[in-house]
Amino acid sequence: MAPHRTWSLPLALAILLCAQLAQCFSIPNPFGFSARAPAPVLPDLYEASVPELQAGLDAGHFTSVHLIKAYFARIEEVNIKGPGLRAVLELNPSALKQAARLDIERKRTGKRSELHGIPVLLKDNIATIAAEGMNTTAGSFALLGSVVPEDTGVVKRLRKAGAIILGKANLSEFAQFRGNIASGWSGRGGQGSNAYFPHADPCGSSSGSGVAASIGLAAVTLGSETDGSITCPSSNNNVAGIKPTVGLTSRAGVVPISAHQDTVGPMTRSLTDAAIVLTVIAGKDTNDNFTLAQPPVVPDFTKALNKNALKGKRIGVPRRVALNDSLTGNDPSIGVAFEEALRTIKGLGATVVDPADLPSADDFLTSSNETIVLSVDFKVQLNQYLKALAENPSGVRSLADLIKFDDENPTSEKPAGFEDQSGFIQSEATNGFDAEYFAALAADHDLGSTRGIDFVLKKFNLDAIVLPAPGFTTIPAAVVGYPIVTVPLGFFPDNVTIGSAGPETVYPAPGVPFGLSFLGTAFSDFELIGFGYAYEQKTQTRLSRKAFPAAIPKTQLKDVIGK
Ligand SMILES: *[C@@H]1O[C@H](CO)[C@@H](O)[C@H](O)[C@H]1NC(C)=O
Ligand SMILES: *[C@@H]1O[C@H](CO)[C@@H](O)[C@H](O)[C@H]1NC(C)=O
Ligand SMILES: *[C@@H]1O[C@H](CO)[C@@H](O)[C@H](O)[C@H]1NC(C)=O
Ligand SMILES: *[C@@H]1O[C@H](CO)[C@@H](O)[C@H](O)[C@H]1NC(C)=O
Ligand SMILES: *[C@@H]1O[C@H](CO)[C@@H](O)[C@H](O)[C@H]1NC(C)=O
Ligand SMILES: CC(=O)N[C@H]1CO[C@H](CO)[C@@H](O)[C@@H]1O
Repeated sequence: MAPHRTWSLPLALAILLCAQLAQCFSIPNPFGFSARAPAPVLPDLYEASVPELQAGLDAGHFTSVHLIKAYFARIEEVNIKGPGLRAVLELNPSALKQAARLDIERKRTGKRSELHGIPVLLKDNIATIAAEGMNTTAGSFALLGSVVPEDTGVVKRLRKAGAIILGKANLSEFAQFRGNIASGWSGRGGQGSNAYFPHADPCGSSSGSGVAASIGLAAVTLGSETDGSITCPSSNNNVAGIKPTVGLTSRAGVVPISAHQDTVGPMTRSLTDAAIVLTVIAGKDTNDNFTLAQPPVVPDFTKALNKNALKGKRIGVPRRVALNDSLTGNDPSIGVAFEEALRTIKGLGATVVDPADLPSADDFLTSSNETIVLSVDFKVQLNQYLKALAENPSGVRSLADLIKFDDENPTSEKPAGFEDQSGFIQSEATNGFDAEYFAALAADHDLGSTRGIDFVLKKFNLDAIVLPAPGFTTIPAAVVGYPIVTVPLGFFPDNVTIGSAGPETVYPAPGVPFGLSFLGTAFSDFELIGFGYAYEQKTQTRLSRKAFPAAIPKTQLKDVIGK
């Protein structure tokens, strides 16, 4: 027996050691004792995607109630306190109750959609019913306490899909149409700022949506664009933004600028999340007749998420004007990153047609056609919006009242450095749909389409055009309501000369992000999402630089679970 003993003693020792160290076998816990399930890995809310959140909710690792609590706490950490980013105006006092109901529903009958129980932050020009407890003000005290007739079209879709409205985001007041005021400022919210450099310009007008998405103050956010208001804050805040074709998403109930140019779209940390949101909010709405012109079937935009989407495609580069630094004012570092992006796009199998200039490019420098159209539309549509309110405690019922309100409330609406309302005044002076208006509308079609985007797509047989987001990028698409998909491109270098962007904000500044924009014709949103996704997945630029430490909220799901 001796041989057995000498053989089995080391084995017994080995088994004992292995059991203690749990390292000798690839299967964990081979002897079946201390069978505690490993703690689930909870997603980091700085970056958590909608699919990751859904997986955790489905697995029961956390609930939507936990998500609301965590996002509320994250907002509390950085919004007014700490770096004072001023990204969020209001929290939804009904959110926890709604989350609890949606958690029960998930258990009983499963999820309604990929947005079931997902907290969504809305730009404060996207109206929600007052009974829920939130205001819709476009950032202005003139609309505080106002009661809207109903939810906006996109909010109806979000609620039906089971999403939870987390709160309202700060914005450039009245979506930047009030006048020459620094981006990201509103009377109610004050000056919002960027999470990548203290007091840097968040851009606007969907400033708070961009900032909140960039550091995980909400799962996803919505913004709106008339000319640049999703694209620019997506660019400055290192997020993916989709400016949908005008008429793909309903504007019914949104505090308006212009039916010809306004559009509502997602601003999120990835194009995957943006595609999920767009699939839910897109579609016809009888309260917005522009949506009736969209193709009959709303695509599932997540089907566009193909890493090979650029393969065999032709992408044009409209250099003239759009890439002239002395005209755009862009720092040369943007151009350097853009040239690298073109090499990446080629590497992904696309043919880059360069240059592919818009014949109308130079005309945009002098054209005031867009201003004419917007000024007329704003007065007509804002007056309709204000008249349709069930209540407005300020008594403001017209654009003329609004101008007067601002003049009479300078402490809240015209503090030093933020006095201007020349956009309002210019709009008030217009006389409805006159000959000049229709001529400007026709000229916009000529500039943006006939001698613009459609011209160049056809001439060079292109699938899309590509530009850095900062510059004149958004204007040709704005005046004809065409889509833009923007993804992270790069960050200003640490030695960039810091410039001024307003009384309280700087731009450019070290580490402030900038984006890459894909543009196309009407309802090419699906294709543009594919191109943006292929580039985003190849480059993974977003996480190559993070927000400055004080702007990164510390609260995570583990801090709210069981509390
Ligand atoms: C909405 O505004 C009213 C003032 O009119 C205020 O009492 C209320 O707290 C606001 N709602 C939220 C959620 O902040
Ligand atoms: C929407 O309706 C308005 C009037 O109600 C009309 O002037 C406009 O042409 C319509 N637009 C579309 C795209 O159908
Ligand atoms: C940029 O535009 C300016 C002003 O029109 C012009 O003088 C200059 O030649 C342009 N630069 C390039 C590189 O096209
Ligand atoms: C409108 O654009 C056209 C070019 O399409 C231009 O000739 C005209 O001067 C512009 N009008 C105004 C008022 O800027
Ligand atoms: C910043 O550094 C780069 C690379 O060292 C250099 O090319 C550039 O000129 C510098 N810019 C400024 C504004 O100093
Ligand atoms: C949610 C939140 O922090 N809202 C704040 C936004 O800014 C205004 C003005 O400072 C505050 O009154 C709100 O409490």
